[in-house]
Amino acid sequence: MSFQALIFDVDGTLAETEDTHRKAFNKTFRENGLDWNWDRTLYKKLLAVTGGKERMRHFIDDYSPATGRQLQAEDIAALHAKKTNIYNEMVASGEMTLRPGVAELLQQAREVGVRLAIATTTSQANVTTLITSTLGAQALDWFETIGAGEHAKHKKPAPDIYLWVLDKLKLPAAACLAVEDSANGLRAAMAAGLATLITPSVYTDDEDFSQALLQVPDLSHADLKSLQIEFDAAS
Ligand code: XBP
Ligand code: MG
Repeated sequence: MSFQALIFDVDGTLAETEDTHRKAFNKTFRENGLDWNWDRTLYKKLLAVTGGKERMRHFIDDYSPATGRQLQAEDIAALHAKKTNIYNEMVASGEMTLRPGVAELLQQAREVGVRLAIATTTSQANVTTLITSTLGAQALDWFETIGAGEHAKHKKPAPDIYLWVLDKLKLPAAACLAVEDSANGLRAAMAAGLATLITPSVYTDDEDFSQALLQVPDLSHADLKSLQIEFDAAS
């Protein structure tokens, strides 16, 4: 039997959001008296740690900025809340578009009754704003379950968010296909027992995806019928 649900990652998979996250972090730092600037090269390294709060803590621990030593968990949480507001303003202003083929694959799934869900490490508010500003508010109802950073104790590459979503869907991993853009995402999905379709993004295109069920440059190269054939052949 083929998959009954598609579980989508968000950042890098639905849209190339990471550079907007990066700019939102930098604006937050500037507005809060922190002389930190995450350029693209540094941000690529920092993406090894998923979750904005975890990423800031990792930066403080590994790069020891003088202005970071005093920051407590509540300071980082407050900075992250500001960053989330800034990011949401940027996305809501309409600067984001979906990656090629995303809207079409969602539509094909809806036409044949393949269920849709989201498993991301980003904040819930960011998912709502991205979907609303790209597909319209009605599209929020297309996703039966939206699992976000708030819902998992351990973020990707831990499997927690995928296990949380599978529990909500009441489906076994063998009945679902994950769609991811990163090695951390692939590890999380695989640790939850999910076959995974990879669409590498600008920040992840040199990562190792040899364990994926399938890799395509973007989702315009993946129609639902072919995915079902590949999935069936592997199961
Ligand atoms: C995305 C992330 C997130 C974003 C920033 O990973 O790691 O942390 O970079 O969002 P995935 P927050 O694609 O696996 O969801 O600041 O809200 O964490
Ligand atoms: Mg991603």
